[in-house]
Amino acid sequence: MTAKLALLAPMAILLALMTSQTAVAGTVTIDFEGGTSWSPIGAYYEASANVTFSQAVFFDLGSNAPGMSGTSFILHETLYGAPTEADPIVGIFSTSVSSVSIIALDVGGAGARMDAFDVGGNLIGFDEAYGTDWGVDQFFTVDVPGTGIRRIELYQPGNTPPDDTLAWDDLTFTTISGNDVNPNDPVIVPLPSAAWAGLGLLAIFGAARRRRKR
Ligand SMILES: [Ca+2]
Ligand SMILES: [Ca+2]
Repeated sequence: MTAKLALLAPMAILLALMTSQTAVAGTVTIDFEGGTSWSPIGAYYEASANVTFSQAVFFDLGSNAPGMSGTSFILHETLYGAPTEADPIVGIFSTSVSSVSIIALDVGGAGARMDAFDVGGNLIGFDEAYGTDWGVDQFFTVDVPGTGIRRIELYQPGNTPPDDTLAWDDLTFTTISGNDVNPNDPVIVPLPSAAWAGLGLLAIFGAARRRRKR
């Protein structure tokens, strides 16, 4: 391969990467690891995943339990394991997403529910699951497959504290740009693919620089 062709190939990859960042939807999963127990999540994931939370705190169990990733999950800031429909854990996306799911842990007879709303506050869909008794080791994925989701609310529909409480882990959603309600919304670049693209670009520039020095 000539020196010119060797440079052209990385340029083509570079262009493909830049195009893919704006054209391709991406799936993001937040595992809630690495936060400090009882500290509010708030804007912790705003820059990386364009989602902010209210009434949610991190909790590090110190070990893994059935259904969860790692050792940490989230709880309601004041109602802990028993958020209500009137006072739920809230997640707000700064641009529309689709196919939102989260794993509900330790779900007993009081259940777990996620409501999903559009930018106008209209209910797009909901999902709920029920275990038995106190729900020890019982976990479920609640999932709303719709598009145009801007807010989710998480709560225990048959609220029965202190007998049955639950926790939440691994929020997953798909970022979209083509069908957003507000055309001025920023385009989301999901963190994993952005990080990967960044590494790819560094490698390409490094290779190009090495070739030029020869
Ligand atoms: Ca986790
Ligand atoms: Ca429970």
